Amino acid sequence: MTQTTTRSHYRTCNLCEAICGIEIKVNGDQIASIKGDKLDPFSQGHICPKAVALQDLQDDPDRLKKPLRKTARGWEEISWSEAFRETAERIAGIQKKYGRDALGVYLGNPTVHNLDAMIFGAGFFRQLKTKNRFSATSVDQLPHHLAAMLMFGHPLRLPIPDIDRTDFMLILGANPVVSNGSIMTAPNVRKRLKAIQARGGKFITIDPRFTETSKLADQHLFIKPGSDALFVMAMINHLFKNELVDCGHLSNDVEQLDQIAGLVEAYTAESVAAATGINATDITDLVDQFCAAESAVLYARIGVSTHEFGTLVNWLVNLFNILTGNLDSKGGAMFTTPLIDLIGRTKPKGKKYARYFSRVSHYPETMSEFPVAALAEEILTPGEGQIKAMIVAAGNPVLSTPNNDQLDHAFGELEFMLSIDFYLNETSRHADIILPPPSPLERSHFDLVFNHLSVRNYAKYSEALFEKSKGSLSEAEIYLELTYLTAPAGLSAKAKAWTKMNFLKIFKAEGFLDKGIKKGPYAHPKSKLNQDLSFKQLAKLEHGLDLGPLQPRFPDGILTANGKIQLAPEEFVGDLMRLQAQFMDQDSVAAQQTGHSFLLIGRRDPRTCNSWMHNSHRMIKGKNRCTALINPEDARSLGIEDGQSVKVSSRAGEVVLPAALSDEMMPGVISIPHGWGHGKEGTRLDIANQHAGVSVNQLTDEKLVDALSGNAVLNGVPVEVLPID
Ligand SMILES: Nc1nc2c(c(=O)[nH]1)N[C@H]1C(S)=C(S)[C@@H](COP(=O)(O)OP(=O)(O)OC[C@H]3O[C@@H](n4cnc5c(=O)[nH]c(N)nc54)[C@H](O)[C@@H]3O)O[C@H]1N2
Ligand SMILES: Nc1nc2c(c(=O)[nH]1)N[C@H]1C(S)=C(S)[C@@H](COP(=O)(O)OP(=O)(O)OC[C@H]3O[C@@H](n4cnc5c(=O)[nH]c(N)nc54)[C@H](O)[C@@H]3O)O[C@H]1N2
Ligand code: SF4
Ligand SMILES: [Mo]
Repeated sequence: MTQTTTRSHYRTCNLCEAICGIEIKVNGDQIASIKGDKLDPFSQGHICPKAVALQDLQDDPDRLKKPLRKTARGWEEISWSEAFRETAERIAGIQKKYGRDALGVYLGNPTVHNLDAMIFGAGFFRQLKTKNRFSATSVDQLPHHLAAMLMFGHPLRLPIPDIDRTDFMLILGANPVVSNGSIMTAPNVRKRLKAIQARGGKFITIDPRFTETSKLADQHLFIKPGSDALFVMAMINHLFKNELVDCGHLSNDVEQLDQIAGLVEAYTAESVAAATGINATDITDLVDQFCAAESAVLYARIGVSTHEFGTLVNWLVNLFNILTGNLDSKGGAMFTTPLIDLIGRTKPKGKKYARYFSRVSHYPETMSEFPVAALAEEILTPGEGQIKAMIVAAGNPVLSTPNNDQLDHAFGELEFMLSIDFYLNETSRHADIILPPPSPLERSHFDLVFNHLSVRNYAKYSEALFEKSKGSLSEAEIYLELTYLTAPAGLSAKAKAWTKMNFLKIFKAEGFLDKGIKKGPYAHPKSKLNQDLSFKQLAKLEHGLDLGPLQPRFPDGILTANGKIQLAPEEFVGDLMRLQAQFMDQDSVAAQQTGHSFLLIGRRDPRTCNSWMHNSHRMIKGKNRCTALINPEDARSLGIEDGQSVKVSSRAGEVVLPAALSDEMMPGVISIPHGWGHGKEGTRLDIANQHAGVSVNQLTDEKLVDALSGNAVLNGVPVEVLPID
């Protein structure tokens, strides 16, 4: 009789930004249970329904374990060496024939939840020397980075709401109770929000939908999608009019304060009321409450970064926090002090913005990337610099980026495509070669990125739970082999072989972490920890290490050329003309009011993970969640009944899906979740394909972008809605 012992393994859940600690009980090589880790000092036992789906991912028969090659007879398994050889040959051939930029690269969201991919992917992609780099950043948080770069001097210097100490939190375009927080790593947001109320504070949501977060809030106000920049302009206007501006401890660190009053002068609360749908007195009352609170923070997230004025809003939000003295102070918007600091203290040499432009639509580069809204046109438009081959890693842009049909078609036109992914999904089905990395439980984990976005300073290293399956390679090994095989011809074969061997030995991800810790803010013997912390010591702390509440980082944290916070970067000031033309010019306002269109917004639900966890039966079970939420009055006027099919159309495309009547919705606005639209021919997603849903990104329009950053507009997209019999 064989006896199996049950053991507990502690690690970080890699599925979202909340980075919860989990406890996995294992019998032999079988998972017995996945629960929250009560001893994790940060998440204290919290998890959401997604954590248990890690087991489904681990056991999923559809998860790829061997490289695949597309042939006339279908997919065939090939050896790693064959897959690498062919990939390197095809990439080299295409770059030689058409130039470096003929290779495009797209990196998806799980990249930043994956230590190996972050450390070892970076060198590989840099070495390819293509300007055609894209990522999920430009369907997400790009405006946050641009605002941080131009105001504070570094794209990662992102203000984080000090949710655990604030007295007043105003939430714009985020639904953290469901999303579990973003650019605010805060496990158990619900508890943290309730704690604000328990200590006598308040939180308020501004959202075109009465969301799950709004239901817990002290107040909720509907806002017309896309109009948030006006709303914050009016809030700043009220500050100046009532002499409420007080930068407090930052007064000596800010520049261009004298310009701001003039910029906001025309934007009174009365003047923006019609366009935002918020009463003037509601706006001024919010500002008065905000200023009266001991500490307060305005927090904005994806509902406003993925709209037409995404960058303007993020600038204005930072500005509002600064002008009320709430930046870099307790209970306001603060900066993290991560164990491994990717920002450092070195001032960047110039802006990483608009140094060059995309070929077809002339979108500016930001942080050496173009907006993904330009990807399809760069593949489809002939001429020098046209993309002929793609590498897609940890992304599913065929579902996650605007105008799905166009990108789906474009990928079909490529001469070669490599996917680094463990699913044969909507995107990787276009690949010629698929290289599958191990599952999340088969690799070690450390949150290099999310430690920079966290509401407490905290760190945890998790070892791999399982050995990767026999014959598979880690993502580090995949990237190192690709780096080696595509290394510049100038390097001798001997030098290349030496580099490869030693690179892996010296720069194992763990070695990188050790160096990072020793160079980081906690390394000095006089640091808060009062000890030198090594990677070895961290690795022993299986529940993680709490490094305390956020600390003030200014003035040292300002990395602009002259060390001052730039309150009015010329790029942002210039973009106000666009805001003025769209909303304040009488003709355009009148046109908006007479149109019959709806404005489309998105939504998330607790059991989704963008487009990629739908092959888990636990995530997919229950009633259909891919529905169009519509206000009952609107539905009545169009003759739409609950559950009835509706056709929703935009310039980019159309979808048919069931309507769900709900007075959560602001009149004139409909909401469709993203990440659905499975069931495409040639995918290997047995469960997901049985619950396909439709993709909202058939409707989002690649031509609609935030002019400053090129970030896609996914909220506030004009659509028509019609009932179907
Ligand atoms: N309309 C609309 N569209 C949206 C959004 C929205 O709110 N509305 N949200 C946007 C946002 S915020 C984001 S972040 C994007 C996400 O967009 P993407 O990153 O393009 O898509 P995901 O759905 O996250 O797909 C991730 C892929 O990575 C694979 N994968 C998972 N883990 C790993 C790994 O460790 N290694 C490798 N190599 N592959 C892995 C999965 O199998 C899957 O194919 O979607 C965006 N799209
Ligand atoms: N369950 C689940 N959790 C997730 C994800 C998931 O797919 N599923 N994805 C993860 C990812 S990659 C990210 S980036 C985060 C995002 O995390 P959040 O930013 O919290 O994202 P959402 O839940 O989409 O919330 C956006 C809110 O903005 C509102 N909104 C839409 N348009 C406007 C507008 O014009 N103005 C205002 N004021 N509000 C508007 C929407 O109604 C919605 O309530 O979530 C992460 N967490
Ligand atoms: S909230 Fe859920 S998905 Fe996010 S880290 Fe925690 S358990 Fe994982
Ligand atoms: Mo995201």
